[in-house]
Amino acid sequence: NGSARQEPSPLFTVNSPNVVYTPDEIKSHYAYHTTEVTRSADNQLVATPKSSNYNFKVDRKVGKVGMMLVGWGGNNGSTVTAGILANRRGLSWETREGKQAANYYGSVVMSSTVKLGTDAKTSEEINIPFHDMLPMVHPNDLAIGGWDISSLNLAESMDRAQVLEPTLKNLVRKEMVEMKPLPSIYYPDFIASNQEDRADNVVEGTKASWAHVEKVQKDIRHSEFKAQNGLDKVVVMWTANTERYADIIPGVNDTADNLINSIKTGHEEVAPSTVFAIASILENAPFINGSPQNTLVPGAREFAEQRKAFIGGDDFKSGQTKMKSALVDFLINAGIKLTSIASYNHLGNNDGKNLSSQKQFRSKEISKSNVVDDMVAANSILYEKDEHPDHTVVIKYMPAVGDNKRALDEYYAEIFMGGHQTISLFNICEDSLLASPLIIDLVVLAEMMTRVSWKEDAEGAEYKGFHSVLSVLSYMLKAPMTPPGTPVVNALGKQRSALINIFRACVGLQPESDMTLEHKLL
Ligand code: NAI
Ligand code: DG6
Repeated sequence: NGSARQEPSPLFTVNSPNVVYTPDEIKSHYAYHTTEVTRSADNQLVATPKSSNYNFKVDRKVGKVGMMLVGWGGNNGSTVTAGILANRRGLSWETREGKQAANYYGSVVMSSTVKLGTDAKTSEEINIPFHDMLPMVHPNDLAIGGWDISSLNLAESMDRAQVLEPTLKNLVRKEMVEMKPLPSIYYPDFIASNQEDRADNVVEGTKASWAHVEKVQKDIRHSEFKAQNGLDKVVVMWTANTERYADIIPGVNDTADNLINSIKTGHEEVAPSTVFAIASILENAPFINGSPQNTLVPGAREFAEQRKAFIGGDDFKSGQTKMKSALVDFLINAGIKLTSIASYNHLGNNDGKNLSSQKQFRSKEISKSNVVDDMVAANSILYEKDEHPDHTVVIKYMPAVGDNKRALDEYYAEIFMGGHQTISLFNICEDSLLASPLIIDLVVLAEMMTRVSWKEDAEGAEYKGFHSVLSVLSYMLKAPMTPPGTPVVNALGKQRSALINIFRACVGLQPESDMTLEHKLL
């Protein structure tokens, strides 16, 4: 688990007076160009170019990183664990289609490339692995641990999940048998009652308590896991069952103080996931919510801000929604008026079983429904103020199809002169094989953000971290959390550009504009 690794030398360095490399740090001086728009007295728009200077600093020492999954024994938890072990050992296995080698397909960090620039001699694009943009932890080096309310070891969990090929499972079984989830906290009211029969690995108490927070803190800080692996830091990820929404009640979970007090007094409206978030914040371990419920209630968000800890969420954006946030961006930016989206899916894994309960489905329905709002609001030619396409989300539990989720979507749009366009999509694939690379990306990127700091270009300014709410993770999340008062961006292309261009800024490079004037002004 998590073998020692030398920090590799970078694939590229930046040749600029604004960028300084030391053995420990990369420091850059960066001019951020924006356009400020004002309205004149006669309602004319006036656009003014603005430039703000920032200094960025990246700590080059990655150190040893642990990933602790809440819901480790679930389909996602067991699949991502087996996948990392297989990659770490460079495994390949027989399938009915031939030999298959381990890979990180589906991970933006590990399997996508970004344009660095153009070749000085040939003018051709030079593309590099995303992972080489900045010094990031390699997923093969992640130590893996976590909690589950089910006591099965990870080999048994992987069998229960019915996702991976038997030939692969046999190769990782010996290691996975030794992996046992830590007991977790279980408040039956928050997940479907059909989950009760797997809850045989739980600590005492069925509502929030400070003892539960301390137990999770201890698990993160003092666990054998951390000591055995000599970890420098841990990222905690909720990939456990979807919970019901917690009611936001003034005096209970609306402020940090009220939430902490509610945990101490055992208020029934505090979810297990919120207890995990608070414990992670106290341990300064980035906490990411991969499920749709409102774990990060206003009090939890405020607590993270107070302690300058990183949080992110909500809900992995894996298949249907990822397509949606790319396709709707395309349609509306093509000037086509999308008028309705019907999203139906059925699945037969334990996630589907849990979601067959109305309150848990409602959490998922909310996170799947608000994913096109920013794209619609941006086009006042196609849509009146507050006008939205119709949007329906249906999820059905169908045990027979297991983890092989079927997602059917119909996009109905208005085109030129009252004509219509209907696009139907039928998407079938193992849900956990889509979600696992997202878990990896979220851990790698969240850890990366713990080593980036910035300061204003002013006398006496001090370096500080990014805002506690890591909206830079939006690409991987269906309902991205953003710092209070800042806009939510769902459009997939914009989310990717933001991520890449922020990382470019960290090494003093301007955003990739795709203008390629060098090929046009000849
Ligand atoms: P799963 O049901 O197979 O696994 C969830 C695990 O969480 C189970 O092993 C369960 O015993 C455990 N659990 C429940 N409450 C717990 C608690 N309080 N503490 C510790 N463990 C607890 O579900 P799966 O497929 O792994 O999905 C996990 C979550 O990720 C779900 O909320 C799902 O909606 C969400 N998600 C999954 C996506 C996918 O593509 N697979 C995409 C988007 C979100
Ligand atoms: C059925 O919708 C179950 C859900 O957990 C989804 O599989 C999951 O949220 C992924 O959704 P999407 O829309 O990103 O494919």
